[in-house]
Amino acid sequence: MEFVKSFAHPDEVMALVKFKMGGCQAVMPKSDTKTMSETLKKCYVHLTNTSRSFAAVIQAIDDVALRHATCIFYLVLRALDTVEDDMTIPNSIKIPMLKSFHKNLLDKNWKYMDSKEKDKLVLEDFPTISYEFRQLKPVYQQVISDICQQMGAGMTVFFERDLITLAEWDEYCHYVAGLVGIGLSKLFSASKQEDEIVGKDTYLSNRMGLFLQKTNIIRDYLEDQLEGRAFWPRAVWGKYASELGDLAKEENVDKSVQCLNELITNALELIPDCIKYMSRLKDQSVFNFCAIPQVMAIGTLERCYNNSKVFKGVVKIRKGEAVKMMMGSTNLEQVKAIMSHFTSQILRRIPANDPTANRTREVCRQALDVCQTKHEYTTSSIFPPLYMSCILMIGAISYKYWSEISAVYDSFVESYTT
Ligand code: IN0
Repeated sequence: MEFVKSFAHPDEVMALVKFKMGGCQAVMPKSDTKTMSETLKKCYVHLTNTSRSFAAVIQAIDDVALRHATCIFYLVLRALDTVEDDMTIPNSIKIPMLKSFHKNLLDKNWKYMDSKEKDKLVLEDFPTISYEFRQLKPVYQQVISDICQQMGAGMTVFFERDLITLAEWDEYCHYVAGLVGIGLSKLFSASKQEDEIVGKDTYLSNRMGLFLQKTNIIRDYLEDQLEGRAFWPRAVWGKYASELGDLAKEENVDKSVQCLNELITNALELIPDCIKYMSRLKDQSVFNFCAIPQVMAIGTLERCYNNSKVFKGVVKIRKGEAVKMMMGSTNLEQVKAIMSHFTSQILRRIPANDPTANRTREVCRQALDVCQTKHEYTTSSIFPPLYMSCILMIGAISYKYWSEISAVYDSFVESYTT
C-alpha cells in the first residue's frame, strides 16, 4: 500500500484524504463519454493507457473542443516519440519516417505494425487517432500538424550530431518539449480560453517545455545510460568525467554529484520565465493543466539536487507528496509558494565546496525573488500523538475505504512517483 510511504508525513495523508473527499474535483476528469463517438472514446482509452496520471489532467480541461484537441495532440506526439525511441527501426528508415510524420495525419490508412515499444498501440491504431485529428477545427489541425513537422525534423538533427554545448542542449529540448509548449499555447489561444499573447509569445512557451524536459533528462540519467542514450551536454559533463558513463561509477561519485548540481542550476534558471508564463493564464483548468507538471518538476529537481542516488536508480517523489502538490497547484500564489519551498530547500543544501555553489545561490535567489508570496507551503514529517491516534482509528474502522482511496489516487499520480 502506497499509503505506508506517506505514513511519516501527516500532511500527505491529509492531502490523500481530502483528495478523495471531493478536493479532487477541480483537477479530475469531466465525464462526457455518452456524447462521444466510438473513435473519440478509443482515443481517450489510448490516452489513459499511455499516461494514466496526465490523462486525468487533460480530461479536466473545461472547454470540450480544447480538451479533444489536446488529447489528439498528446497522442500524435506519443506516436512520434514511439518512432524516435524504437531502436529496432534502422536510421535509414527512421529518419525519413520522422521527417514526413505529419503527412500521416491526412492519410486515413497509415499505421505502423512493426514497433516493439510499450506504446506501439498508438502506431498500430493510428487510423483512429488521425480520423479524430481530421474532425478537429482547421486551426487546431494546423497547429498540431506544424508542430509535428518541426519536431519530426528536429528529432533527426541530433541523430547525427552529439549534444555538446548548452545552446545545443536548449536546441534539443526545444524540438522535443519547447515545441510542445508552443503548440499547446497556440491551441489555448485558438480556443479563446486564453489571450492571444499566450500563443504568440513562443519564447515563454518554449521555456515551459525546457523546464520539464531538462528535469526529465537530469532525472533519467541512469535509465538513458542503460539504454545507450545520452542527453547530458558534453560542455558540462566533460568538466567532471572523460566519458558520460563514468559518472555512474562509484569512485566518481563526488564529481558526478557536482555535474548533476551544475545541470540542476541550469534548469532552475528557467523558473522566472515559467512563472511569467503561468501568470498570464486565465482559465482555471488550463492553469491546472500547465501548473501540475511544473510543480512536479521543481519537486523532482529538489529531490535530485546533490543526490548521488540519481546515478544508482530512479529518484522520484512520493505519491502523497505528488497529490499534495497537485492539489496545491490551483492558483499562481500557491504555485509560487511551492516553487519557493523547493528552491529554499535547495538553497539550504548547497555544499560550500561545490564548484557551481555561487551560481546556484544566485539562481535560487532569482527564483525566490519572482516567487515572493504571502502563501506558504509547509511539509511535516513528525508524529504528533493526536495524528497517530487518528491514523490508527481510520485504519481500524475503514480498511476497505482506504483501498478505494489508494485506487483513485494511485491511478492519478502513477507515473509522477516512485
Ligand atoms: C506535455 C507536458 C505539458 C503540460 C502542460 C503544459 C506544457 C507546456 C509546455 C510543455 C509541456 C507541457 O506535460 C507532460 C507531463 C507528463 O506527461 N508527465 C508524466 C510524468 C512524468 O514524470 O513523466 C505523466 O505520465 O503523467 C509531459 O511531460 N510532456 C507533455 C507531452 C505532451 C503534452 Cl501535450 C504536454 C512531455 C514533454 C517531453 C515534457 C513535453
